Amino acid sequence: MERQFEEGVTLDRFLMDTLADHPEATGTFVNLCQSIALAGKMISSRVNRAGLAGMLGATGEVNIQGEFVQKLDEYANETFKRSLEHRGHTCMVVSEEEESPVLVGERWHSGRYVVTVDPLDGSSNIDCNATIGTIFGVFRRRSSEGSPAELTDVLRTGRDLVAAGYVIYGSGTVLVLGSASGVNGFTLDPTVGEFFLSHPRIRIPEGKIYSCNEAYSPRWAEGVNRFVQRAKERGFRARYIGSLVADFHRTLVKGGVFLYPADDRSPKGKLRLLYEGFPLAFLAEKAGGAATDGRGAILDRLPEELHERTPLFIGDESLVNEVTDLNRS
Ligand code: P6P
Repeated sequence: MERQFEEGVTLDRFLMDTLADHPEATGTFVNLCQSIALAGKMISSRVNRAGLAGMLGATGEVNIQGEFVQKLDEYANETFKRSLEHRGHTCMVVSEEEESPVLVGERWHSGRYVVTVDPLDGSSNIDCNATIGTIFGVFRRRSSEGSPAELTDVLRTGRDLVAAGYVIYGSGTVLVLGSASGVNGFTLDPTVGEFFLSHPRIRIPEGKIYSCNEAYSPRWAEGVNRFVQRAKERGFRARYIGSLVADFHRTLVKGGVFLYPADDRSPKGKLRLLYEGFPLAFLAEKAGGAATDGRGAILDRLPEELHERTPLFIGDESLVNEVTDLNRS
């Protein structure tokens, strides 16, 4: 029977009570979630002061994605890695900002979790103060504890995820965590530095919203354009922030569907499978929604390389199925 929580419960209390429901648990996963929450608080503080702390703008470097690294990207990446590397729960981190997997020091090879992360998604929006966020996924390692983690610990289907979530830095900072306990949102009270349960047991509602960058519609498959046209005829509203975490969070809370289709310029799509598609698809399905790559379920995909791209159709299950069928037709 699913434990009921009243709003205002701290993240730590939520995690400890949930731990009590799993006698086999050792507390390592709770420790991992607390490390992620700490990184989220630190990044939130820096994001909120970026304009004052000389943290806006680019570093002048270009990352593995061929994108200009923003100062906050670098800070978020280092902060997230540091929060995970020395706690004994994590054996490897795969980051959008790192070409190769980051292996923790030999002392921590006992770590049983692998974490994938987009440290600061939407960072191109930082300078105009748009909402951005950190996206993460958690796998249990397959390789034996005590030895260095291996690529097979992370090049696996999204169905192997044991948890996923994001921290969204907007008008407030909200940590959304999906695990065996469902999808729950925690809002940071910066005056006390604690996350408090604010969105218990999130389920994607029905919503007449479609979210996509229509500037690219001339390059989309005909079926996608037909779906968008039908949405307009059905009185849907259009909402597009251009920051994946913000567009997904709105979809999770208000319903509707987010589309980032493949096109002739990006035939494999723009978004990343391992640390964007997988975590958000995990959350969407846990919240009663769906996520596909325009052909099949995102979580069924088996990535062949770390920074593999994917199209993404995610949100209300009936809308995702409708646009996926049209895209395939
Ligand atoms: P476009 C931000 O740069 C990002 O990676 C995602 O956060 C967002 O969903 C997408 O790209 C926006 O892409 O082509 O619409 O600017």
